[in-house]
Amino acid sequence: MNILILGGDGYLGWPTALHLADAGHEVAVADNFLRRYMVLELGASSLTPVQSLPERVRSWKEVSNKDISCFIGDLTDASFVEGLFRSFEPDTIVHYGEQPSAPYSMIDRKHAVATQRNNVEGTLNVLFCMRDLAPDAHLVKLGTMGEYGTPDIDIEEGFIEINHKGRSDVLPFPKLPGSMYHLSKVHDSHNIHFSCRIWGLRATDLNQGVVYGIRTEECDRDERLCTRFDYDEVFGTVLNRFCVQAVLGHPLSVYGSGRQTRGFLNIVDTIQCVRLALENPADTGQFRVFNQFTEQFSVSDLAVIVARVGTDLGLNVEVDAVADPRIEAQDHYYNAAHTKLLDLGLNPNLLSDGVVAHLIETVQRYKDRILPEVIAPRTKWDPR
Ligand code: NAD
Ligand code: USQ
Repeated sequence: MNILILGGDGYLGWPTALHLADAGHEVAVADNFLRRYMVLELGASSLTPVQSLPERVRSWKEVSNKDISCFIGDLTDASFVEGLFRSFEPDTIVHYGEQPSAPYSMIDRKHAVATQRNNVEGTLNVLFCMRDLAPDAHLVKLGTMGEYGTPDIDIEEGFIEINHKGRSDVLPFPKLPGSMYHLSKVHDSHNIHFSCRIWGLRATDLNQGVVYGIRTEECDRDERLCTRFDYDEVFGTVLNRFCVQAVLGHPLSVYGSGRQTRGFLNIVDTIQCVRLALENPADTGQFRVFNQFTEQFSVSDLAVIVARVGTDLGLNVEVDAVADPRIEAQDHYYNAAHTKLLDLGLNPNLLSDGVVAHLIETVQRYKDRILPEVIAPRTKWDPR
């Protein structure tokens, strides 16, 4: 297949590109390096040393003797997206190319507007190009479990049967997103669903949980192929941050009650799920939603695991309750269905002590690159 990976220079996009190229697909990546710029804007940096995209592609060619094509440009530029579709003629579009951070979208009005414009406009440009230039292509779009929020009922996979005043219908599951970023993903989902209904496009929306880890078979082949690892207060996700804090001897920053519960998955399973979705495409006109996570943890559960594994590795790990900079439910019900990818054959790689130990050892290896000043939470959901 010709697989176009939008956001292919990112944390998840790059390892996905390597995996799919290795599996024998024709792979092209498109990116405008927005993530690299945003991290620079914050004075932060990836813990792992990340090569430039051209260097990465050259290193991959050396290691595997396989090519990955590169298109550098902005998805919000319609003429760039059109050129991409005309020259590469994708069968499948894997769309990771968005601003992915909830805190970044909550810094101020400017960052909220930038996030929603970037994410919604980019996806709209892709949908119109699919309509006009690739109507049979399959869109595999990265959405997020955070689109649903934390309702007091079980979360279904995209749709729910509602009985109302004697009539019933299967309708999109209600959304209660928790940040301007998560809202942008809800807007995308609506736009994609509409395009499938009106133009007969086919799409799979992968509502993904929080991803952890950097170890994949292809990235492990050469240090120059590694993916990024962020730990700052804006782009660092919770498990990465706890591992860095454990290595530095800083208390693990559990926000609020620590009882906030989310779905999680290993980066290896992100790649596995994307591959399953694209190898088993949606039908013409179908908008599918898969909930993409393998297990759920509360923030405190994760702190306990990191403290246990860190202590076994000889670190002195403490846990701290920090005032929650976000506005999010502290005590809530959480039970989200996630069987559709398992039905397609997903074989989960669960969070073991070994995985956490490897993460901590990776942080120890690059300890000299840590910038301690970017760790403390500063971005508040309501700064008044
Ligand atoms: P990332 O920032 O590392 O990757 C996104 C890539 O897209 C970056 O390389 C960025 O430069 C590029 N990009 C963004 N806007 C672009 C534009 N307008 N034009 C061209 N390129 C653009 O983020 P990630 O963590 O790899 O996340 C990838 C996707 O998966 C995002 O859509 C995110 O919302 C979703 N997701 C991520 C996680 C997670 O835990 N990492 C969980 C759920 C969903
Ligand atoms: N948290 C802490 N301490 C920290 C950092 C975070 O307690 O130092 C808490 C947060 O308050 C939150 C939970 O950990 O309750 C998860 O936060 P996170 O920063 O790890 O992840 P989140 O903001 O939810 O966003 C990440 C990705 C995003 C993706 C989302 C999936 O950055 O791209 O969409 O996970 S989900 O959470 O399912 O919406």
